[in-house]
Amino acid sequence: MASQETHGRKVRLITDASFRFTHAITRIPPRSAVAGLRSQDHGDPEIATLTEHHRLYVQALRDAGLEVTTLEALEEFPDSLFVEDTALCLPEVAVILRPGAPTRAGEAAAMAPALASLYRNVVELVGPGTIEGGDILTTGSEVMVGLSERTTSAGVAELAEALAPFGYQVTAVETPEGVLHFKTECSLLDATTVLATRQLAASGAFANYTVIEAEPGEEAAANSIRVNDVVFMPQGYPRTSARVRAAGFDVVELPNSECHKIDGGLSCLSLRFSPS
Ligand code: CIR
Repeated sequence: MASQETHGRKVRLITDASFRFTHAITRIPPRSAVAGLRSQDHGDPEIATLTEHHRLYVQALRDAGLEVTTLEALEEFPDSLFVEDTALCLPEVAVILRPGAPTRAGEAAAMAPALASLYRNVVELVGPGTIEGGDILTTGSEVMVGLSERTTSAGVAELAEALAPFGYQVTAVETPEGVLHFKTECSLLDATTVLATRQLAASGAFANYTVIEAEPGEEAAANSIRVNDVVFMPQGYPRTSARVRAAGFDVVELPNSECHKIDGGLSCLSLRFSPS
């Protein structure tokens, strides 16, 4: 397993495992998604369209080479299609997280059985801190976690403790004020390159990375995902997708208008991983 010595401690390097995956888990959007949490009113998502967008998303994951498990809809949890917030999946271990939104807390337990069938090691965080997957960016060398209204320092500390036996470096950073999740404003493009909004790039969080900035006015494009040989980007942000293509990445654009109404981006809709 690749590792490096940092401050006398062996740190596990994630390298390409940060964007090369064999498996994904998604969950069918519930009809109750019309009541999904949102920071601004852009109208309710239209369920038939949301469902079709979700189908295209799952197909794109399969086209990228992943084996996709699609879980049944959970009507009692309007935001349950955003499975990313329920768990962190690394090669050796899956960690069941603790969503900070009270209406979402029960989603984590609902994810546990699917992960238990794919992983030898499943660790469940017990709190009292909270932490959502949307705040976690796994890069080639570290697990970055943005503190936010959903993710507390106690949640980050509990995650760091859970990952310590596996050698992972957990780094706490700030999520900009008023931004839902750290990854609302950034994504990993390869082990050392991120796509980020100008605001997040200016925060200094990515001093050790190559940064491609989303074009001003196209900030929502920063929530993209690298999946094997392609980068999934939301449709409608042509200047930013042109930048990513110009940097040498193959881009697949996917519609995301309905999820966007309830603050969901492309990363939120799946857990992506390669269990070892
Ligand atoms: C929420 O507010 O929790 C959902 N409406 C959106 C969650 C988006 N998830 C993510 O960015 N990982």
